[in-house]
Amino acid sequence: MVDFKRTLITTALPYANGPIHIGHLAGVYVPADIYARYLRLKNEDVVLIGGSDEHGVPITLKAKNEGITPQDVVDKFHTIIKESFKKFGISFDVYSRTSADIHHKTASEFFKKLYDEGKFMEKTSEQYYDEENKQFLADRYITGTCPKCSFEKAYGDQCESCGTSLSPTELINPTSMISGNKPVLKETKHWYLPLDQYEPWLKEWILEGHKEWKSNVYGQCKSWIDSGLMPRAVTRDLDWGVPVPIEEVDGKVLYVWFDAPIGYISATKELTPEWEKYWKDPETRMLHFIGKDNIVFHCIIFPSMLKAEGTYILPENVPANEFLNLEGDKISTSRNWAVWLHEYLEDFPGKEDVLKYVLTANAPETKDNDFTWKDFQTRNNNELVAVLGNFVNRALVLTNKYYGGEVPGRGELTENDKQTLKEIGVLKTEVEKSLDSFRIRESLKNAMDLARLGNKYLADEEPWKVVKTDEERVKTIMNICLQVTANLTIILEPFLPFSMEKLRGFLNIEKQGWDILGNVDLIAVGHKVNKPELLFEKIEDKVIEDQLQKLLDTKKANELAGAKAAPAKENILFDDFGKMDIRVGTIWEAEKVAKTKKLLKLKIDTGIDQRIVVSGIAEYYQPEDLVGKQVSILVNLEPKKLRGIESQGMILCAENADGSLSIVSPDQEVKPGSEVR
Ligand code: B3M
Ligand code: ZN
Repeated sequence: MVDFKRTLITTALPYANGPIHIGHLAGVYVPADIYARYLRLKNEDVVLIGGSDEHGVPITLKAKNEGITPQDVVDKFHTIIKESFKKFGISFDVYSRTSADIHHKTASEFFKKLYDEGKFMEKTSEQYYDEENKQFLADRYITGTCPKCSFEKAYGDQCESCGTSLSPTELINPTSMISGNKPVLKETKHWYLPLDQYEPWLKEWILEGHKEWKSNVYGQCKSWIDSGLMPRAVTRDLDWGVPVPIEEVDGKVLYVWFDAPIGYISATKELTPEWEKYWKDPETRMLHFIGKDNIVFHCIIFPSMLKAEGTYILPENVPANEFLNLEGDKISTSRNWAVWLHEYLEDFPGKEDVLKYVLTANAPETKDNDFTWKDFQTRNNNELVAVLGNFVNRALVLTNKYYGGEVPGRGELTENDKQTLKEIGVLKTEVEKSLDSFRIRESLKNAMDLARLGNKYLADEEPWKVVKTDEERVKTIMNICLQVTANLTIILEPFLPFSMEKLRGFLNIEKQGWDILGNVDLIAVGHKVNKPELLFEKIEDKVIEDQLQKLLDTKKANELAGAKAAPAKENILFDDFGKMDIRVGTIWEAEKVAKTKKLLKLKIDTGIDQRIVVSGIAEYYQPEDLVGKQVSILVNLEPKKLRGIESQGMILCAENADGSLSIVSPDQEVKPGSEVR
């Protein structure tokens, strides 16, 4: 095991084609930030690298749709994303972007070196070409009918309806999204990284050498490697990206997943002229913080690129997280199903730490997790307010009340005193253990245990009672409470940096390093603390209801937008229509048909007679609500037996986009038997 001298932490570069949401924060940036802050507190040499991923087809498509340039798109979102990160206190040492010159140069040189050394395979293949616009079409520029499910708007790389991954030539009726024309197949040359050649090495390096990686990460790598790796194209026919640096090659760029990870290198170059020590010294420990959909790129493809280049180090660990869902549904940008960071910042000013706390406490480390507003409120009110806030507030208020804010000295210690002080050191070790193995949510729990310990100590000792009988003893109790509070400012600093800064202000102390954590004389006798304000405030039900309402509105808007009416049927003659005898009837009786979920048995006065109709509306109407209701009924429909009951006619209903049914009734009472035409 190498004794590393420094740590390079990279965080997945978000695509600059939209703002970022809680899923990004929970999966990547919060855990990376916590870990970086922890190492900095330990005085270690660490850099936290971030930046925007500004290439790729979705960005060019967005630009096209909005009639602006791709550069306009990325300029806009790079700014928004960078701002959100800053406000949430994600402590990047550098936040760069892949449209920057330094990145184009770095990525270009990287490719060129591999090219010159013959590390790529050249291959000519047939790809779709738009003759009107004279350009090859990237997979995402082609739509057509999915061969599997017949969805008509499948993309050249994937059908979003059934999830099948496709290649453009599999689409039925392919259409160019640029011109709307049918594209033609034309030969084009590309460069491939022969991943198959790296397979034996990857087996050795990951499957033998990194058994300690998280099981979700190791498992995904193993299944990729076991199913056999194939050469991967690293260039594309596109005009947005890093141009392929080969003479006489025109109109081709590096594949976005080739240039993006090199962005980590470019950003480090932007940060420091000493960038090479972070990338080329084997005593540097490189960590990639990513979401699970990026595992193959960071564990297999990028390492193979680095290996091919030959002078770079490889990642030591890739603590990838699973996904965060929102109120039970997958977070989705296109359906606007997300909590956007820039909106949260507006709705909850000053509560950045609260969101980070909740996302960490509920982090999707080992499985997908759900963010709910109710849980957000509960964790804020029951943990941050009731445990942490309450303890430090009492410690400070009582010190001010009894001693005018001056820290009293300790007398003789009881067993409980000694045990409490000793526990601080124990918790320190626990937090270290869990953080060092990237169990971040567990580490937060361990750190919060110190606040729980403080609360319990206060509840056991009850200084507000003791003060009436033994003033000396109260001094000891309050001293211990203050030492615990001061230790909290260190142990929680990586997780709640804004709040701990505030708390240090209340305590009137400077920021202290991790090493001193566990010290029971952090605050000197006679030191003067300030009057505290509230560290956290309760979140009321109304605030949560508003957020839930916002999501409900989104859901409704999506349903409306998604409801595309079916096209009209073929024309018919009036005589055809005239064959249908539709009347208004009044429901006299309604009951559920036993052992069915959907069926109701209705007795209807049709004006002609009273008859029984069985109708599939039981999921949408209660029988008792139907009695007396007027309905439209097709009375000359051939009778049919349903569940042993003869149904004489059919009730007309409108079918909603979600399949729910709504009875079609006259809008004022009419005589039963009135004809509908
Ligand atoms: N832009 C993809 C993503 O957000 C991405 C990561 C690049 S990391 C080099 O899923
Ligand atoms: Zn499909």
